[in-house]
Amino acid sequence: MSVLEHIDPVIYRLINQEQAMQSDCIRLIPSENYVSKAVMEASASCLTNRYAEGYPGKRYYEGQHFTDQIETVARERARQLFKVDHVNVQPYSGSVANMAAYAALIEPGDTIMGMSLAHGGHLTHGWKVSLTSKFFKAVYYTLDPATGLIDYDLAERLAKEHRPRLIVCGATAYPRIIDFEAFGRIAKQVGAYLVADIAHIAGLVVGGVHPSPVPHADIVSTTTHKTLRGPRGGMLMCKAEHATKVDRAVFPGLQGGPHMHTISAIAVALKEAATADFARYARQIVSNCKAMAEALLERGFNLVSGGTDNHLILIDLRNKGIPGKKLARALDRAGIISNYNTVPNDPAPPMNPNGLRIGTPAITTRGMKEPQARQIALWIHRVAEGIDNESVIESVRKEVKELCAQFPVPEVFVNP
Ligand code: DSN
Repeated sequence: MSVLEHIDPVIYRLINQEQAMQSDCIRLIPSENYVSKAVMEASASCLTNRYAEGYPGKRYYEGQHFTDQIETVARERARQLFKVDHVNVQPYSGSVANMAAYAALIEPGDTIMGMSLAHGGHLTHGWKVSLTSKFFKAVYYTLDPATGLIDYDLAERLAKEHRPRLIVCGATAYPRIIDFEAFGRIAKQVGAYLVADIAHIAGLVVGGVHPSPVPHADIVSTTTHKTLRGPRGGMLMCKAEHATKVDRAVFPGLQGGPHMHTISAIAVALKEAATADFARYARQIVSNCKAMAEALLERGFNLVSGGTDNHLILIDLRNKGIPGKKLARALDRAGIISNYNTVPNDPAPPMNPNGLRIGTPAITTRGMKEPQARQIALWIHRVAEGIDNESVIESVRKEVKELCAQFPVPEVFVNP
């Protein structure tokens, strides 16, 4: 019997049930992944017992001999991997990281410009319900309705009209390559800072399958747990000239003590991400996603922008007449976990939108390749066709379980 089982059987049982679900379901939420056993061990270590307010060599607590070394290793690994001047590994999440990036560069009341949430941007890119729109005036660029691609001309026109002090690029539901160079140009033209949020694509950037924003952005913000395959956390990377402002904005500006257990696990994930195996993984994520997109298109699904260049697919279900939530729930019963999502110009409300967002980081970690990605697309089609037929959903569930048994969640993903 484990200690946890002995002390708290309720939580023990729920964690075990969650683990079983993660192993016998197909997880397609594009912002999720599986971490290696090494990352999990670091994350669940004695470092959770520590406070370490400050930065290596400048802490407000004693006994930091090992924590200082751990944070220094994490920062240095990220610096080398992303080829940046300075890294802060303390943000608790992507949302805090974004707020800290803004706080480092601009003042409350200044104007920021980001991608509309309804077109694939993130809440913290100035969206109405986010505090970022209370502290800053927000202007939104959108996708080109004809192509489903970011409308860079519109972004430029809006930038010239509103003169934002900061432009944020990056997305949470955008299936195509982001032209960071174009955003860099627009920002320069209007004298704005550029923040690139690469939370979704950080692993693709280090794996060489998405261009890096580092040469173009003042600050690059990311989470560490999506395609980068680390623990849940955030990082800010920046040019040397912004280093002090970024560090001050994170601590003491927005946060107290850093989560050293997370920082140690970020360090491990960064070591894994620097391997040739990880670059192969990143390439496979994209190949799997393209294979899944093609199979969906063949079955009459409409995809925003017509396909994908990255880890993510956004299905516009309006031609199928099925609300996103209804399909996501039916897929959940079939053992395929996705999330319903708005699509650009969606007339339906966000709690019951017309889109479904799926992606391939997690199935690729399990070793699934193009044939399995295509098979999953066929199951999505079968569930959509039999949306009100529980026996169809049950038969897909059985096949999903069989596939999952053939691709168990590995513990070690890379040769260090
Ligand atoms: N909630 C994350 C996602 O699922 O994309 C972004 O913060």
